[in-house]
Formats: sequence, C-alpha cells, structure tokens
Amino acid sequence: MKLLVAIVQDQDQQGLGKAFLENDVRATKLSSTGGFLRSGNTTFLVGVEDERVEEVLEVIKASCQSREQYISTPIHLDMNLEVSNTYPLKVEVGGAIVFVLPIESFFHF
Ligand code: 2BA
Repeated sequence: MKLLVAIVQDQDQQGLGKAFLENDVRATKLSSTGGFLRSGNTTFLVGVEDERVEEVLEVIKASCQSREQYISTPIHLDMNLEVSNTYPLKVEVGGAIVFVLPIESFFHF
C-alpha cells in the first residue's frame, strides 16, 4: 500500500475531489499554504493499493493544470536612502506536486 500526498492549487481541488469520487478513490482533503507564495493550496492524502498508484496519478494529472502567477519582489535601489520599489516576478505553479510514500501498516478500526 502507498500514501499519495498531492498538493494542488485551490482552483483544481473541487474537480479533483469529484474525479476521486467518480473513480472510487478514497481521499482526505487538507487546507494548506505554500511556503513560497504563502497563498492557500490544497493537500490530498490518498491511501491506495500498490496496483492502483498509476491510475490515481493519472486522475490527478487529468484534473490539475499548471498556471502562471506573479508576485511582487522588492528591489532595493539604494540601501542608505532606503528607497525601494517592486517588480513582478513570474512563477509557474505546477499542476500538482505528488509524493508517493510506502505504508508500513494500515488499520481501520
Ligand atoms: P509554493 O511554495 O507557494 O510555491 C509556488 C511555486 O513557486 C512553485 O510551484 C514554484 O514554481 C515556485 N517556487 C517555490 N519555491 C521557489 C523558490 N525557492 N524559488 C523560486 N521559485 C519557487 P510548484 O513547484 O508547482 O509548487 C506548488 C506548491 O507545492 C508549493 O507552493 C508548495 O506548497 C508545494 N511544494 C512544492 N514542492 C514541494 C516540496 N519539495 N516539498 C513540500 N511541498 C512542496
């Protein structure tokens, strides 16, 4: 058995949750925050048998798309005068980040 930890953009979480239901994939949804952009994203925990890992990865891939985001980065023109400005930095946020972890034991009481 494997645990898939899938971090997706909030815009894709509804569609992915629906796709999991349609494909009989059990998942737990957590609200999370990206460390870089510091904006909300969604993390799904999916416990799945080894033989279904590829199928679940395909469901995630089909439901999530990458998007461009811009963040404002401070640019310091003169440190002594404390004059600063900002410029937009383009960041490509992936469709999904997925970690596949081995499960030592699984209990359902
Ligand atoms: P964030 O940390 O908010 O990162 C959003 C996007 O910003 C990333 O997209 C990447 O394109 C860019 N980025 C992140 N760190 C950067 C840095 N130090 N310098 C330049 N650009 C940077 P993704 O790579 O698709 O990641 C989307 C979200 O997935 C991340 O949101 C984070 O919540 C999670 N994530 C990505 N890699 C991870 C990792 N190795 N471990 C844990 N979480 C991860």
